[in-house]
Amino acid sequence: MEVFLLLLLVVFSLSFAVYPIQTTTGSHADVHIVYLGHNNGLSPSLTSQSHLQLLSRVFTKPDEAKQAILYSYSCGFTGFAALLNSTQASTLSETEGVISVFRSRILELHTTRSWDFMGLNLHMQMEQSSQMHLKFGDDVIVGVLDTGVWPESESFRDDPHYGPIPSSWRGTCLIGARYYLTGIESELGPLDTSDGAEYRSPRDRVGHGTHTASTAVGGVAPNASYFGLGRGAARGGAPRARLAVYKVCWYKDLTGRCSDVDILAAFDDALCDGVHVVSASLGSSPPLMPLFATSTEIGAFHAMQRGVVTVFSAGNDGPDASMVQNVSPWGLTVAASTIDRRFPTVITLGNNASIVGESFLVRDMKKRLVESSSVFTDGTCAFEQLINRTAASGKIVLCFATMGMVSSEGAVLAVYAGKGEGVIFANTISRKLSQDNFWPTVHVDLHQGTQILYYIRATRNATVHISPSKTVVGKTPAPTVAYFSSRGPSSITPNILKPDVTAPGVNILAAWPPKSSPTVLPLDKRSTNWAHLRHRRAHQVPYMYDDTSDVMLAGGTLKAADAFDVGAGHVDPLRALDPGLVYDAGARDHLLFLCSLGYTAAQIRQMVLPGSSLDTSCPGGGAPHAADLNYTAIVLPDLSAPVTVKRTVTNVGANRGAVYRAAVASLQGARAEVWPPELAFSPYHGGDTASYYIVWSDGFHRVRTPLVVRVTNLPDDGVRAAAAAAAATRDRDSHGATDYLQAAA
Ligand SMILES: *[C@@H]1O[C@H](CO)[C@@H](O)[C@H](O)[C@H]1NC(C)=O
Ligand SMILES: *[C@@H]1O[C@H](CO)[C@@H](O)[C@H](O)[C@H]1NC(C)=O
Ligand SMILES: *[C@@H]1O[C@H](CO)[C@@H](O)[C@H](O)[C@H]1NC(C)=O
Ligand SMILES: *[C@@H]1O[C@H](CO)[C@@H](O)[C@H](O)[C@H]1NC(C)=O
Ligand SMILES: *[C@@H]1O[C@H](CO)[C@@H](O)[C@H](O)[C@H]1NC(C)=O
Ligand SMILES: CC(=O)N[C@H]1CO[C@H](CO)[C@@H](O)[C@@H]1O
Repeated sequence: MEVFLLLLLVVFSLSFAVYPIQTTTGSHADVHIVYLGHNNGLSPSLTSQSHLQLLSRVFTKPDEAKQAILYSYSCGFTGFAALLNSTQASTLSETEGVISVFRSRILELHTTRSWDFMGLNLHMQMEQSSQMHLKFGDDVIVGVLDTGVWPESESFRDDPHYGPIPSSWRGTCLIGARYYLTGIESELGPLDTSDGAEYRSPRDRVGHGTHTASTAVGGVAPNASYFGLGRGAARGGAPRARLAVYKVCWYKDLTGRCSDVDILAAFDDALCDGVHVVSASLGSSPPLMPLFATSTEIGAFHAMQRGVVTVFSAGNDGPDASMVQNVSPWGLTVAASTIDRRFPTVITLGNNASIVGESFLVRDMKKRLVESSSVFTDGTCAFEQLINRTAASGKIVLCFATMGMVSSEGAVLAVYAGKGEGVIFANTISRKLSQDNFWPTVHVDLHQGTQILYYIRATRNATVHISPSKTVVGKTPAPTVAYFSSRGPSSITPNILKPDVTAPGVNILAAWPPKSSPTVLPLDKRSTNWAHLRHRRAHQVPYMYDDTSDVMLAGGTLKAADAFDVGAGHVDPLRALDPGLVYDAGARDHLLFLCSLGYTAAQIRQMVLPGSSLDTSCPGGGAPHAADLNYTAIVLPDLSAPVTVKRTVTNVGANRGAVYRAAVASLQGARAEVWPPELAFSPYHGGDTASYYIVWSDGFHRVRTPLVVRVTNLPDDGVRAAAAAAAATRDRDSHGATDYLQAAA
């Protein structure tokens, strides 16, 4: 019993888990990454030798250097991971040719109908595929950096209609699968592999990797359901894309944790294996480290140079501002939205009043109902407040998130520990989320919860009858941004709008390892081949671009979403096939951005592909402004005088002679003008790139560019933010932008 209780306490602290950045002190050796830039064309073995030579300079004996080195990154880029003390780290960082030396950190994992919801209807897709050149991703290799995969899942069955393995593939096998644990074991000690607690292989223990991989590229699995709920065909967005699995996150302390050095090793391999898309749903909460002191950003930077897209999740730290993670301009950061599928669950009180909550309940329950204060001292549904170990025996307990600020996970475990039968969990309507809590839990809003509370107080012997949940599709306003989705602006690169776009991230039905319970809690004895992932969601969308026509709601606030909630808007994979205009940015554009961050030409030269004819110089007379990167959004975080921001658009539409007109929504407290107001593309112009000032375009396609301005010279002394979003979409019926404005304080 004591062991069990300890375990519960660990779980409680998890809901607030933050992994602090440890600072290096004294003689103790910590895991560091020494980043050296682009691989200069040497063979991997020669590169590794050069790493050892460099490392030997800070050790007295060569053998010590050999022992200290953990990884030699030699393929996608160059650098190494090693155990270093603080003097060694600072000596190396001053050595010529070293771009950055940083302490490795432990990152957190960001934990079926969604593709149809986004317009990628399976049948429609089949019909239109030839005409739209959709090949379901047949020639695309998606590299997923996550917790591994459960390869026997129905989503990963071999499809006899697959073409041959893409010739660009240079990895081990398809499904390619590799695993990396040197870093995590060096930092957190040996993994527990007893009794299937973890597998020292690419096999997935946590479930997250299987879920994200099948969400992206899983084949069609008919009749999938989560204990009978949400029944339908489960499939990925690009069901024929190839999957390459890089297991970097491991089951540790009841969650998935990943080390910087392992992540960088996976990027190194993935780039050499020839993946086309990298998906990584992991990160670390602010404070964010510099871009070149972060494994994910270094990896994504080298991926960008090879034309490989890296798709990150924005994080789960919403809805407060500036908590977004993975903020470099060369990665695509995706916010999480809800979809139009709900699981209504009818609660009938003893007085016959009924209330519709949400749950994943598969059986009928009739029990006594009590309020939290009869089970917990002061009514806080937390383990420490339990009156005694049987206080909830045989009862369903009504808990309020607002009493003691508890999470539903915490409340469920506390009621479970008090021998209860289930929980009705009331939270503010914006934060209410139907999420699977291994124990019967019905989620209601504060209004409903209060009604239930009044019933309990007015009755001597309150009872409740909870009916099994139903699956309802298409009846709810969606998408809305999930309240937990991390919001912008970026805390280190404020001119780069993050998140970039939004995609479904709540209650997605996808494959699950049958050996792991859907909550991964040791108490949860259920087994399933399919699961709805809750908070820690990931997004990998091989075909995607931005689109939105309707105002989205910002979860957690009940306000219309602004650009810091959703970026350019909700993805529309079909429309992305014909965007009309694009903001193109090549390696040179990103190098100029690096100049603006203060990197020297010598450092930049070292970071780019050797032998490329790329101009690596920083322009004399002051670095370009970070706002001038040809990014799809414009953010001016401290506007105090008129500025001109330049963008270059490229016409990629079928009509080479298209004419686009600009429309810009006026900003509150600021004025914006677009020049020229009209762009005419000429087929005789030799190339179809036109370089002008800021352009919003309109016509057959609607190209929407978020514009966010923060004005800093207003008399009210505080900083008032005015945000406007104009639109990157195409909309055949619309003449003129239907853009909205929002002032956010
Ligand atoms: C770090 O290690 C080196 C080589 O072993 C040693 O010379 C140095 O004194 C150590 N520094 C600290 C702060 O312990
Ligand atoms: C789907 O699976 C359920 C059992 O999970 C079964 O009862 C049902 O007949 C199946 N439906 C189809 C169409 O195969
Ligand atoms: C609730 O409804 C049931 C059947 O519909 C009825 O038998 C019962 O008396 C009702 N109870 C109350 C408190 O109205
Ligand atoms: C535990 O608490 C419940 C609820 O307050 C009470 O009914 C029960 O008698 C208590 N049991 C013990 C052993 O104190
Ligand atoms: C209260 O309700 C429970 C369950 O419906 C029942 O077993 C019990 O006898 C009731 N107690 C009183 C005092 O009415
Ligand atoms: C690839 C591309 O079109 N890059 C352009 C981005 O925009 C800048 C101006 O802001 C141009 O100089 C680049 O050529």
